[in-house]
Amino acid sequence: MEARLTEILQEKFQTGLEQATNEQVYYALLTLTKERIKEGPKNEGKRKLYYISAEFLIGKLLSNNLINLGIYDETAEVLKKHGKKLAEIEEVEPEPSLGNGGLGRLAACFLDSIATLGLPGDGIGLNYHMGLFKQVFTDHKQDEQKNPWIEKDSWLNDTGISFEVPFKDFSLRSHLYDIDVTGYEGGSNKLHLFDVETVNDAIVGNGINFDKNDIRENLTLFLYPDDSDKAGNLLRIYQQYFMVSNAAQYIIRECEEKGYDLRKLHEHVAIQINDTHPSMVIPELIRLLVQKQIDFNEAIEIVQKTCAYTNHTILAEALEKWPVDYLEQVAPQIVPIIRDLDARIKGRYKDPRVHIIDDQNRVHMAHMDIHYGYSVNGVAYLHTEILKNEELKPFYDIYPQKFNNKTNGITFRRWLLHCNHELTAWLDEKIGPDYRKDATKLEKLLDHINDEETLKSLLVVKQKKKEDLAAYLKETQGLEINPNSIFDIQVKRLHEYKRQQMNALYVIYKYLEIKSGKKPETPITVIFGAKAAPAYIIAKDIIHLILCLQELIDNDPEVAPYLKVVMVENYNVTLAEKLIPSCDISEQISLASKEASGTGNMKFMLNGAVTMGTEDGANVEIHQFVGDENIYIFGESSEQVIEHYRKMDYNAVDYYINDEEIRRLVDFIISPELLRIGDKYLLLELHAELIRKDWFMTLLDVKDYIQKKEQAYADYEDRMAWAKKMVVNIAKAGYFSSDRTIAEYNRDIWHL
Ligand code: CR1
Repeated sequence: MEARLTEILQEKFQTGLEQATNEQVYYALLTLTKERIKEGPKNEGKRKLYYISAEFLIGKLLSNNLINLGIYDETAEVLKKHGKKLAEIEEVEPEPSLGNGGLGRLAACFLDSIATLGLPGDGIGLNYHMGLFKQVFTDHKQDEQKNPWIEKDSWLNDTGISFEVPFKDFSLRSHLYDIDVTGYEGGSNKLHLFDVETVNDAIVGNGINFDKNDIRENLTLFLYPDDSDKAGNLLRIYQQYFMVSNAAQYIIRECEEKGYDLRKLHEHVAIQINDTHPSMVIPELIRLLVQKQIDFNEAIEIVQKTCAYTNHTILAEALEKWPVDYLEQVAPQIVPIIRDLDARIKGRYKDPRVHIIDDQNRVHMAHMDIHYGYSVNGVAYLHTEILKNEELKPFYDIYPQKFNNKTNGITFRRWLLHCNHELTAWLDEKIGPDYRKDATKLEKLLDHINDEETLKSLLVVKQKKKEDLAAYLKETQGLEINPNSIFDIQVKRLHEYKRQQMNALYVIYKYLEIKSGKKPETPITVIFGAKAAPAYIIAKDIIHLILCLQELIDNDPEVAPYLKVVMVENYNVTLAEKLIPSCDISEQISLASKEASGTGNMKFMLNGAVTMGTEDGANVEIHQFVGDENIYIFGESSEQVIEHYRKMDYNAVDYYINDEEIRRLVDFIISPELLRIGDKYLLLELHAELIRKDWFMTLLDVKDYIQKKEQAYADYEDRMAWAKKMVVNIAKAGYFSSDRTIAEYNRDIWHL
């Protein structure tokens, strides 16, 4: 590779490896990697998967592609020989922000595993020019700014492929860009990102504001444009229809090129509908098949045998319901099809809960997916049980055979091999490299659990990663953290159900304890990272509280040596890759029943963190694997929580009034100390919300939580005992490889 790299540098920049800048080396490596992928094998087969998703949170690609192509070490070596550092060159690459959180990152892990297992399967989505948004903190508040990531030279390949997408008042020509997806020592697939040529980056003004009405100019600017008004809702529908119409046209085109009979589409194609955003692919595909002279009833049957749906949440806000007249305004051609699909259901079932169009004329996208797809899956054991027995029970009663569980997973290439070289080397030494291809082999570590040297060297690895993080945060964000403190980390989207506010109440508790003279043995660093949806007021108030606490503690010499709170700015995949390897305690504290799975929990476990968590999502399975000794479980169970919702008997205010300790913590939010730093209105608003509403029952679990954290911090002091917990967590993480998840999808749903 050295010869070719030198050649590219000459051609592109008329320079040699020694003299080249990091930027030049990056672009040369980009070219080289793309060439290698192009020459390499492609995954093929009789049936191909199309994974349609509004989000693909792929992260930076250079290192991962080098690892998957098997040339990472060689590259690092060559660069080193010439005085360059691969780690520094990685920094040049911009991170595309084509996703929001777990759902988008899962899609990216899946693409990696699909390619690795040699399965033919492509992703299909949109090429948002500005991504979600870039988070900036000003005055202890979140500000949103555009996050452009597309450069002249990038991973995007212009395919020249284009389709006409018909809307009510006009039509738009799409433009397809592809990103190659490499498998680990395997063939490659593609991520197809559709775009519009007329999109105009210049219409984005202050922050993330732009004219929502000019669809030709704004369609692919942002992921999740603000939908708090009608224009915003319509824009989302435009995006969704544009995505699925392109997808459907692309799929048909590929089948025709291969000479397949469209009447047998399902024998050649599986479509996975990732959450409800791509649901309109069902009527769109029916429409296009009918255009190809296939009978309407037959078209429905074909589509039904082709499409499968994954549900990622039981929160109502994410189960989309679009008003029929909005759909009429955007894509009237699919409305009669949806009406027909609904009429068939209404003819068969009286129960209005399973109808597609409700009595307020709204289309329940998930209902369409369930009736007109062949598989419905949840993303962790508990989540799927809740779908079957609660959320989607009326559907489960009709179609028990369609429901199945696929517990989420993560790609170990990114979340171990790439992000934690030290731990990877340690594992290679302890158990040999088999686990790289078969993650369950990590269990071999358990043979060494009583070996003192093993435990000590694992602690050394952890310490190194803590120092790395400290240096990185200092350099990139000017934050100073103590690498000899306990790293207690909660990074994920900001949402009340994930209960960052409960963690903040713990910080208040600890602050007051230290003030009263009770100092922790080892200093504690509580790290947060989270973006709040721009229109989610309470979520932004929680960020405000955390940033105010950060400042308060930083400036209090009595407390600062023992406790530190930091909220990292613009949490993204790149930061996750630095944070996760350094973590001691992984915060997975959602209200039981609300977190469908979580995937951060798996990444932390794999990197030797111990989980502090509720019995929710995949925590339930993590708990089963590691056993009571190696996880800190607290809080009410999902059954109890569901019962509270049913009886409507949870009143936060009772906890506040009756429990002096809770009142003391909650009232600190509006203490003179914090009001001096923060915005009085926002702090009062959050305080009132916690007492009057608290939809996600913070006060229900907060005391149990505090007790469990105290226990964990105390246990941390016995370093050898703690290292054993780390070993068990790493050893038992194998199940959570997305290779396992994808093998199950293929076995039960896709049959590729
Ligand atoms: C869930 O909240 C899950 C991911 C991936 C999220 C999280 O628990 O791990 O999906 N759902 O399955 C989501 O983002 C919009 O819904």
